[in-house]
Amino acid sequence: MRTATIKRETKETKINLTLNLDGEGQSSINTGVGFLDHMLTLLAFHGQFDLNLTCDGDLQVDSHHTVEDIGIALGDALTECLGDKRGIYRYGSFTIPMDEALVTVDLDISGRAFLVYHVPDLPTVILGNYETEMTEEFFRALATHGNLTLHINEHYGKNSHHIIEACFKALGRALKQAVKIDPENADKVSSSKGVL
Ligand SMILES: [Mn+2]
Repeated sequence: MRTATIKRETKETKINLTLNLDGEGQSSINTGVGFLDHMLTLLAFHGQFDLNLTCDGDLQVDSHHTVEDIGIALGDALTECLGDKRGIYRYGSFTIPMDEALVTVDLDISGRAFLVYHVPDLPTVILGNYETEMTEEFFRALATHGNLTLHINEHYGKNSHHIIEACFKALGRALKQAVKIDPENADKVSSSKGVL
C-alpha cells in the first residue's frame, strides 16, 4: 500500500493528514474552511484516494495559511507515497465540464515542480470563508511539494464554485491516471533517464 502520514505544525497551522493512494475515494476532512473541505472530498473521490485530514489554522486571520499549508502537506504526502515512482504511468490529463465551466488539468509526476495556472474567470472573491485567489496558492504548494509539473487551464466558465470544482475534479482524475501502476512496466521507472 502506498500510504503516508504527515504531521505539520507551525505557529499558523496544525495539520494531521493521512493519504492512501490505493484507496477507494473515502475521506474525512475537517479544515475549518467548508469550501476547501468540499473540494478535497471531491479530489479524493475522483482520485480514488483515501484522505483523512484535520487542520487547526489561524482562520481569525483569513484562510490563506490553512489553504496553502494543506497544499504543502498533501504534496509532501504524495511525494512520500510515490517513493522512487517505480511503475507509475507518470502522466495524466483530464478535462471536466461542470455545468457552464470547462477545465483541463495536465500533469507530469516529473520530479520538477512547475505550475501553469490559467484560470482568469473567478468573479466571486469569497466562497464561505474561502478566498478564491487561494486556489492558485493551493495548486502551487501542491505542485512544489509533490514535485509535479501541473498545468491547469480554464477554457470558459462563469460561476466561481463551478470553475474551482472543475479544477479539483480534473486534478483528481488526472492524478488517478498518473499514479496508477502500469502492469507492463511495474518494475521500471517511466523515464529514459531512469530516474524521476
Ligand atoms: Mn459543489
